[in-house]
Amino acid sequence: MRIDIITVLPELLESPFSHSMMKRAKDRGLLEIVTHNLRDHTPYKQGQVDDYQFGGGAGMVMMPEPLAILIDKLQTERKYDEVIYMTPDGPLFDQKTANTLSLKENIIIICGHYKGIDDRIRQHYVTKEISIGDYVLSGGELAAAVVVDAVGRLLPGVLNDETSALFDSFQDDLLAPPVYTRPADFRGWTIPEVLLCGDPKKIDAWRHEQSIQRTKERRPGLLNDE
Ligand code: 6GU
Repeated sequence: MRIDIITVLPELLESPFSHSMMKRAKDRGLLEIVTHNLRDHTPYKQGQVDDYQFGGGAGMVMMPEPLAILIDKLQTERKYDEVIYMTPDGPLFDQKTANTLSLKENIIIICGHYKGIDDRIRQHYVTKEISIGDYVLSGGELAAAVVVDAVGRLLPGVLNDETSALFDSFQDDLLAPPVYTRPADFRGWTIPEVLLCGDPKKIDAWRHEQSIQRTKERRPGLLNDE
């Protein structure tokens, strides 16, 4: 899978993809992440990419030409399945969206800044919008990093134990069960006896029951498909 990220702050996107799973995905050739500095593609002087908004009001808007020029160039090079715009007024990101995106070949992600991008780009180029939650970030980069991480780890071959993503919280609309490691007795705090019984069937049943209980307590809406 190839992900092209359009940003005015490429530095913000260096570290998130240079460690752990994302590094492994890149090293194994399963995921290619290419960041593009929008300023390198503007026809305006001094790398200008934003301007005042028509109609007045505080805050700058990202101009259409630099984005259109760069996206046109990318789209002549290969076919993209989605052009995604990261924006707090988009539909909320969830595991289902991550699963769907992980099946795509090439995607473009636009990171907005300031007041956002000129709406004509949303109308004529963007095929999908994503918000990562009901709060406002200063730019789309951190949100893009969240999406790329959630998608990248789903690519076959990225996780060591390929089945383990199947047991993630949310993958079956249930939260994950509690987990424990050594020592079995830490300061007198012991672990559930069943985990030491050695019977995988019993342990699976216990974990499933814990998942349901946790979901009921913490996120009842997940059980009712809310
Ligand atoms: Cl995608 N962008 C920004 N700027 N803020 C956000 C967001 C995205 N998702 C939640 N807050």
